[in-house]
Amino acid sequence: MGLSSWFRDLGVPWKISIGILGGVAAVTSAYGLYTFYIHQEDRKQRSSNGETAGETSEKKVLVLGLEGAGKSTFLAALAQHDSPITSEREGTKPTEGFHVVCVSTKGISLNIWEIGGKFKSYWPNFFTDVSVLVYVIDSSASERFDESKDALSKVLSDENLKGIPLVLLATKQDAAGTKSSQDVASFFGLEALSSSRKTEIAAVEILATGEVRGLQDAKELILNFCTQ
Ligand SMILES: Nc1nc2c(ncn2[C@@H]2O[C@H](COP(=O)(O)OP(=O)(O)O)[C@@H](O)[C@H]2O)c(=O)[nH]1
Ligand SMILES: [Mg+2]
Repeated sequence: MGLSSWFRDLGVPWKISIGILGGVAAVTSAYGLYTFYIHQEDRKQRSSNGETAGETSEKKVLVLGLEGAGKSTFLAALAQHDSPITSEREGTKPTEGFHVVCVSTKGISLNIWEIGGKFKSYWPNFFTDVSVLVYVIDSSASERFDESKDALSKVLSDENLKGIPLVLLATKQDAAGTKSSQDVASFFGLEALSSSRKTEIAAVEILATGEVRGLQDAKELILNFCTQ
C-alpha cells in the first residue's frame, strides 16, 4: 500500500489532524530557521564592531618594574588616552602598595594592576590569574639595568607566571641619554626569554605636556597577547 492510497483511506478527522500537525511542524521549522539567521547576523554585527558574541571578558594585566620606571605614568596615560594628560598626572608620586585601572576595549576589560616597586617581596602575592605581564624599564637609567634585570629574572622564575606572555615596556624614550628599545631588548635578553613565553617590546614616551608616543602600539601588543 502506497503512502497516497493510505492517506486517501483515512477518515476526515485523521486527515484534518495530520494537516494541522504538518502545518505546526512547517511553522516551527520556519521560526527555527529565522531565529538561527537573526543570531548569525547578530554575531557578524558584533564581530565587525570588534566585540565577541559572549560576555565582555576580563583579563588581568600585571605591571611591574623598579620604582620610578614609569609604571603609574603608563597606567594614567592608558586610562586617560582620550583626554589630555595634565601636569598633575598620577605618575609623579610613588605608588604605595598597588593600584588598578580598568580599560575596556574591543569587548575585553583589561584590569591593569601596578604593584609598587619599593617592596618587591610583595610582588608574588599578585601573581595569580595573570594574562599578560608588563615589565617596565626606564630606558634613560642604564645604571639600574642590572638591578632591573635581576628583579625581572626572579619574577619570571615564579611558577605562577610560567609561560605568561611578557611585554617589556621601554619608557622615557624622550629623556636625555635614553637607550633605544633594541638596546633595552638586547640587554634584557629578550630573545632568550622568548624560548619559554611570548615576548614583545614596546617603546613609549609620555610627556607631562600630554604628548604621547608609542602608547597605542603598547596597548595593542597587550591586547593581542590577551586574546591569543
Ligand atoms: N621624561 C619622561 N618622564 C617620564 C616618562 N614617564 C614617566 N616619567 C617620569 O618618571 C617619574 C616616575 O614615574 P612613575 O610613573 O611614578 O614611576 P613608577 O614608580 O614606576 O610608577 C615621574 O616623575 C614621571 O613624570 C616619560 O615617558 N618621559
Ligand atoms: Mg607608581
